[in-house]
Amino acid sequence: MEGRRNVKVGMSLTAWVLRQQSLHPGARGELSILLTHVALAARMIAHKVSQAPLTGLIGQAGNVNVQGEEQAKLDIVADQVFLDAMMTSDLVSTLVSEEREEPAYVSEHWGRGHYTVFYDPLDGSSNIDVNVTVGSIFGIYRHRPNDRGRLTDLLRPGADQVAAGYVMYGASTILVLATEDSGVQGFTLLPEVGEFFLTHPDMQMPEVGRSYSCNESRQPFWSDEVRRVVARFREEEVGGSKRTARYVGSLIADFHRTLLKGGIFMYPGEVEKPGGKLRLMYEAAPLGFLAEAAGGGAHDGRQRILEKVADTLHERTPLFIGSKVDVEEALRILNP
Ligand code: P6P
Repeated sequence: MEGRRNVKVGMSLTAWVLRQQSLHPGARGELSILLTHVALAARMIAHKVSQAPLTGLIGQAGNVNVQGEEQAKLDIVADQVFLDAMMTSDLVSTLVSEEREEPAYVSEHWGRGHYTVFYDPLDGSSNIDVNVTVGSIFGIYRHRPNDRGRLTDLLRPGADQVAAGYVMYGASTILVLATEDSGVQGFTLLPEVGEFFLTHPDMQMPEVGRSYSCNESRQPFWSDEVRRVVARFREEEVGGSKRTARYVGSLIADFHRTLLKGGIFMYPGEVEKPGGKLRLMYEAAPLGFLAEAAGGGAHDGRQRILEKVADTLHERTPLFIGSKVDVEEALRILNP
């Protein structure tokens, strides 16, 4: 099946990356190399996740991360795998991980390292012990000249990303990514040969979706406006029938379904926690980049996610993301 960008189902990730590069005559091939290193990390983490019950890697590591959240053993393993894969690309000089308070500055790469990578190495890891889908999320920025190593080079709007994506470790391992002009492409791992193959060309978020997704047990902590938004989606009919509620509790699983089927995922802020739970730089911004590239939208209840500039690296943000009509409806209700 030909995608809009003349890509073919079955194309390997390597072939797709090289074809993308050929469309940019001035490209030096650096982003191509970096994306193949992301795929390397994905393959390695997929293996660790699938073998976890056999290798004793399920369960908690017995410490908490910078977020004050209990670290799963696999959080630590996935973080190191991602860090090593990025560093061996020889193209990244700054790495920011959900699992590390401070950025990892790879100073010896100052000469060649033109990129910063934000990543959540294993989002939803608390679901691993019950074998629910988890995922890695990444966002890639090109350094601003002469700003490298400074916080101002890191705290940038998501619209500055040159590539973003996620890896979903589920029934299949699927890598979904977009660059600035590639459209959203989904690749499925064939573990036997260790290569990803294009299975979801030119992914487009359906205009409107039949499901809404949020943790309704948080209702007592929401503002009246948020309650009105969720009530609207719960009661509104789409195509002559009520919407269905779908909530996995693993961001990548909930986002991937929304990307494929449409609808809206919401993790709102709360009266006592206006920032909500999810992180801007390595969760909301990469997914917002994909959502918009697929024709959908993402905001925090007031502002477009890709325009937000964080004050701190691990800043939280409310997130409303999904089909354009649905996220716009939420925005309208939240700002009467
Ligand atoms: P709650 C998983 O812990 C996570 O970070 C996301 O993957 C998920 O969307 C969210 O938290 C679920 O949070 O409060 O509904 O358990």
